[in-house]
Amino acid sequence: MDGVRNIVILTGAGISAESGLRTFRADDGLWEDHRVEDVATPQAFRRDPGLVQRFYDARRENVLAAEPNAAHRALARLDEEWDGELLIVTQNIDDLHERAGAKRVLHMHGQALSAWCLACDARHRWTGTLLDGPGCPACGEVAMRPDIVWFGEMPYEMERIFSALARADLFVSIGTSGAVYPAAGFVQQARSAGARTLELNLDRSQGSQWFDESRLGPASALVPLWVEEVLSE
Ligand code: BV8
Repeated sequence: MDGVRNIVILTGAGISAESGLRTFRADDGLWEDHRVEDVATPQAFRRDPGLVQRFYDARRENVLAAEPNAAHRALARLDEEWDGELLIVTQNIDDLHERAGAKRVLHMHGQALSAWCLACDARHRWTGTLLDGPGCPACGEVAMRPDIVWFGEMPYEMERIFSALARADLFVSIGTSGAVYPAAGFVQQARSAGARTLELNLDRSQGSQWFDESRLGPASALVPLWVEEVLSE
């Protein structure tokens, strides 16, 4: 890809849909069973911590039972073989990018397999449950919450994301509806930095008009073809 050295890739729930992890806004989507306000806000956690812990304990179990698909594996190959800059910014709380072998991954909305102690601020890899109020391995306090960025909370590592967008030659969005900010605004930032913009998605996203090119279809088919294209040029 002539003139392309620095690539930023944004992924959303759509890239993990074919691994059996439900997306958010599909008609069987996660937010179908729960109102966002009831499970994914700091107010909800204060109001009914049991409901929120149960919701994320179930998500954690689903993540542990899921396997990476061909789209995750293709991005891991790109990460392995691309000698320019590459950053995979994911909105997903699953670890399927890493389990496929990708290294240059940033979880801007947190991780299901991480618990955050509100007493000592420690973060711990966590594969069990939090509903039963386990003590923090570092301070022993029973004060751990899912290490997830909820609505109204600042996403993680925004500085690192903004500086990568400012240097990007190519911005690629995969499996996201473009409904949630600040992630939904990245395409415009990349464009204003002069980057080419490409979306790979089942349907047109809400920000589709901002992309130079939109390829519609399942990620497991579109992503391996795109990676082959990038690495063979
Ligand atoms: C913040 C973790 C401020 C939890 C998540 C500007 C305008 C309007 C509103 C706002 C704004 N700025 C901020 C807001 C408020 C809010 C927001 O955006 N609200 C929306 C609803 C309007 N944003 C926030 O609150 C953010 N925080 O702004 O903080 C601040 C500032 C200073 C100081 C302090 C605070 C935080 C947002 C993060 C919330 N947490 N996740 C959890 O996962 O449980 S968001 C969550 O929803 C996901 O992480 C993701 O980001 C979003 C879901 O979107 P997608 O991943 O795109 O999934 P979706 O189901 O919607 O779409 C799937 C897509 O895949 C579809 O397009 C489909 O076609 C496609 N697809 C399906 N199958 C496939 C496929 N594609 C390919 N192949 C397939 N097989």
